[in-house]
Formats: sequence, C-alpha cells, structure tokens
Amino acid sequence: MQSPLPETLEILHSSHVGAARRAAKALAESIGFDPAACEEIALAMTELATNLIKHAQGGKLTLTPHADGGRVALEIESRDSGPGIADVEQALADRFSTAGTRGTGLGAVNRLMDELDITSEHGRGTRIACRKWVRQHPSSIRPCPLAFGVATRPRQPGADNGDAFVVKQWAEIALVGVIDGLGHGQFAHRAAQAARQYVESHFDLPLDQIFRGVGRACRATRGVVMALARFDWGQGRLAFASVGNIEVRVFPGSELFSFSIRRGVIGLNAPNAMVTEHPWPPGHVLVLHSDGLRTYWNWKDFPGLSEQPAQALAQEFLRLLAKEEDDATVIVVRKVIP
Ligand SMILES: [Mn+2]
Repeated sequence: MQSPLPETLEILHSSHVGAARRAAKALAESIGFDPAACEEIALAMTELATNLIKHAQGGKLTLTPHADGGRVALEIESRDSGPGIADVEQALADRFSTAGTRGTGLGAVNRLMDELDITSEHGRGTRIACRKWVRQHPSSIRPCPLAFGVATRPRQPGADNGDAFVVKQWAEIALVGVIDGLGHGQFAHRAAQAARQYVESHFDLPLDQIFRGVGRACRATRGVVMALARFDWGQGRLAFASVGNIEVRVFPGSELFSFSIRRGVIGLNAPNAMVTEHPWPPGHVLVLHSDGLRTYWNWKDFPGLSEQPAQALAQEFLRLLAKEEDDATVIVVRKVIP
C-alpha cells in the first residue's frame, strides 16, 4: 500500500477551519484510525486551526502520515509567525481557565493526541507538532487471571480527594496507577484529576510516554507524584515506573523487583520516569499506596493474606493504615481468588 503524502493547508480565515477538520478526518480514516480516534484527531485539528486564526493571524497546518515498524501514526504540525505563546504552561491548562475563555485549546490537544511538542519564540512564531498512533487491540479470549482491589478516601468525608487512581484492562494487559496531587484540597484534586485523565486516555502508550504526557498535563497545576504498574499477564511480565512518594511493595518480596523510583514532582521538576521490567509470577501480590497510608507496615500485619481477595485486602490496608490528616489511596493486584 502506498502511504498518503503530507498535506499542507493554509489557515488564514475562520472559513478554513472546517476544511482543515475534514482533511484531518479523511486522512485519519484512510490510514486506519477507528471512528472515535478520527473524531479526536478532527477535534485537535479544529483547535489548532482556531488557534492560528485567533492568536497568530493565520498559519499553516501540515498532516503527515508515519509508519514506524508496523505502527502507524498521524502527525499534525502547526506553524505560524505570530507573537508566540508567552506562557506555554498556562496554555496547556485551558481546562482550568475561567468560564467563557477557552484558553488556547492546547490542553485539549494534549489530551486528544499521544505526543505533543511546542516550540515558541517571542515575536517569532510557534511550532506545534502532535502525533497520534493507530491502536490495535485484539481482544483476549482468555479471562484475566489478575484481580484489582482499590480503596480511597479524602482526608475528611465529603472533601475533594487529592488522590486518584487508574485501573485499565485491554487485550492481555492491565495498567494500574496511584496518583497523589501535591498537598490536599481543591488544588490537589485538580492536579490529580488532570493526571488521571491523561493516563485514562493514553493508557496503552509506553509508560515513559505516559509520564511525559502527564508532565505536560500537570504543568499549570501544583503537580503530582505517580506510580504506574503495567501487567502483561499473557507474558507473565510487569513494567513499573514511579516518580515521587508512592509506596510500592511486592509479596513475597525478592530481588526480582528492584524498582527505580525517581524523586520530584511531575509537572514541576521531575526527571522523566525510569521504567523497569520484571517477571511477574502468578502468586505474587502488588500493593501501591499514597503517603496518606503509613509506610511502616509489614506483610505479617495482614494475616490470611494468601486467602484474601484483592478488594478485601485493599479495604483492610486502608482501614488499618490510613492517616487522619491526608487523602489515602491503595491498590492491590493479585491473582483471582476463586
Ligand atoms: Mn498525600
């Protein structure tokens, strides 16, 4: 199959936005995106085109299909010679701008696309490049042998929870994560939800790419700490990455699991996450929890561990270990107990 050529559209007037949208959608359909992804690409294109009219007196959008080792992606590049984006972080935070103003739509582009790269020079213009990959998820005919238990609560009943979690399953893979927004209350909640939304909409990217995207999504927030564990249960493998203060334990513990935990706050100052790969024997138990649970605990504190289902264990952890003064979240992953 001959791949379609790049296509460049001049965006000078609001009447060009519709044509840009249709061109992006048509190209996305022709290279194999599913209908939902085609809509997301069309929406990202609309945001970028609208941006060019509103903030740069026009510019160019280029659509480029890519094929990379059997994977297919679509890239949208926006170029203008406008005033530049004074505050990229603020521009990425459009979701949180006050009612009526839409920001520059770049937060939406970050959520809709898989990768985003912004270069902006004051008075000289802006280049924005974003990509989305075609997803291929053959559904599994085997039932998932892992069970996931989650327990969470805000520091006070009814308060905003500054923690968040993710549990996603597809094909023969499961992704779980614990996110803790800095501090607590409304702003911690916003940061944690910005991170959660990014992970939920990009769950199937490689872990390091998810961390980078969450970094962008959280730049205008207080920031978060986060740990992600990706189980490829078909292969009996675990990939793990963590930045900041999320506790991770494996039972029975062994040298199979030397996780690499980076210090810092995602969205503020964190280096990118270091992903490590491990075998995952079926009898093992993984616990992830935020610092709203006491970290000085021992597996012996949980009698009958080997018989308890994941959800019962998560609730037990929360009940016994949660601190009064912080949001608290725990995830337990283990094999299904029949
Ligand atoms: Mn906390």
